[in-house]
Amino acid sequence: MTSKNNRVVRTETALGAEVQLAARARQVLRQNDMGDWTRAAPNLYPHQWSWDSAFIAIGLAHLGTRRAAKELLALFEHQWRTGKVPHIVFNPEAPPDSYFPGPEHWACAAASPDAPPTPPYTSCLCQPPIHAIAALRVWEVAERKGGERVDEARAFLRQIYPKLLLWHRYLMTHRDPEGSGLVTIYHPWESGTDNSPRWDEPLMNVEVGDLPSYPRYDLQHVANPSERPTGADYDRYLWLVELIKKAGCDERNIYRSHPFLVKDILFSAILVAANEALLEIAALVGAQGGDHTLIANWIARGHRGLNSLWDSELGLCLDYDLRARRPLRARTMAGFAPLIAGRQGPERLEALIATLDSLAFVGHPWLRWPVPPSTSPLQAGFHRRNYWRGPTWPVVNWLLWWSLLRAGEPERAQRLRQASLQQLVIGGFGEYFDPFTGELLGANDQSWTAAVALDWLASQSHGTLRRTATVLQPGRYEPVRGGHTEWAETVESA
Ligand code: 2M8
Repeated sequence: MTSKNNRVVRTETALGAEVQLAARARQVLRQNDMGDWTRAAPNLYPHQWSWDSAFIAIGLAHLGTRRAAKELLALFEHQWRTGKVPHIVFNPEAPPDSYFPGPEHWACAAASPDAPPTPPYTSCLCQPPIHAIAALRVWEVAERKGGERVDEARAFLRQIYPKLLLWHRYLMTHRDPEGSGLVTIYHPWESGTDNSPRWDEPLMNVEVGDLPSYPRYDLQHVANPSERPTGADYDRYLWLVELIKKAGCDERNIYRSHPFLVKDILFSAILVAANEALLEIAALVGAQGGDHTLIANWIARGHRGLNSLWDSELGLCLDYDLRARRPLRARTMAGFAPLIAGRQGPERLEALIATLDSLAFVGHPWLRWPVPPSTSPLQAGFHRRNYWRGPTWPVVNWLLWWSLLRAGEPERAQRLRQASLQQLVIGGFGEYFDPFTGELLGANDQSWTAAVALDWLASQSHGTLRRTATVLQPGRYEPVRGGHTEWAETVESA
């Protein structure tokens, strides 16, 4: 066969694999669909998680923009009066004993005068604000597809804009009383990268008091307990929850007394990028002039904060422990915060990319796929199979891919997208993967993994959404739970 024919065969095979991957991703989201929101994973995470839902909306947009909009609106129905978006909205239908700490453990959250009406119950923590980025993605997909979706999507933006503004305002005030541009977190769960070595030092300063015994349901849902945080980690997590409960979930009380107060650079960088998205949404909905200035100031403040934590020796940004008053030197993917925040000068960008390509990350010789491990294999505390201490996470790859595109690095972004997709074709829709073997770890059928796969598949190599039907083939599928008509809509390509 000529090399041209070989190329055609290879292209068709790749396309076949992509079509199958898209079908499987759709299936995962359909199985985890609860009507107008999606479980993070069927067994390990039977509730609605905040940043998972935002990533899920990005994927759902390609299956139906109306359903994607509902995902975000359903989450924001449980926004607190302060503007906080809770990190978990508990599913009243989840089997008892399926997740700990469940709603009963968060009674303080319900008792707070700022909490939304119950049921459902919520936690009183929060997670990184991907939501405005997701809302804008829903709009972009609708606009690309055209038709009545465009008006619907604009109405959705109008509806969600004030809620997003309130959410960001909460983060810029309650979580940044210092006006540093950096978000303070009260708990590793708020970072989304729970047991990352980022938190080892500040957690060591948390002295666990009298803690009643508690179940570890999470360990029943993974192949090996070594994939999840240790007992010592969990004791500290639950002790911090106890302290937050004692403080009545009140921001000022927490700030005054809490032993774990950290400026989280990944959270802060996502907020900068989300504020950029919010600014675009503000223009689309015709928000008042004052909003534009306010959001632009938040963005500038965020950049200043991140700049102040740049470590030129590591070529990464560092978190900052407010209690110990020092930066936390850990080489993790969070250090790429300035890349995620966007708009870096050429020198900073070059330094970030050099770190990304280095042996500490994508250039490490033992990697199965050239995708960044959550923690550098050169970092003390790296563990290739343990949760956020080393495994690769598809949503992190998505975030970096999206950031590289915004930074004007399409080839590098394309390599990351391709490697990430290959990993999923072979490994499945895992929660995370062993970076050296590619083995699936944690939960199976993780919703946000399926969602980012759909977004990658709908995007061309240079990041813009595909115009013609190629991968996301038309097809009908029925909702598992019925009732929400848009699932029955044909699935269209962008
Ligand atoms: C993980 O976190 C939860 C606690 O929030 C857990 O381990 O029980 C994290 O990976 C977090 O980032 C994610 O949102 C959540 C659901 O996927 O799971």
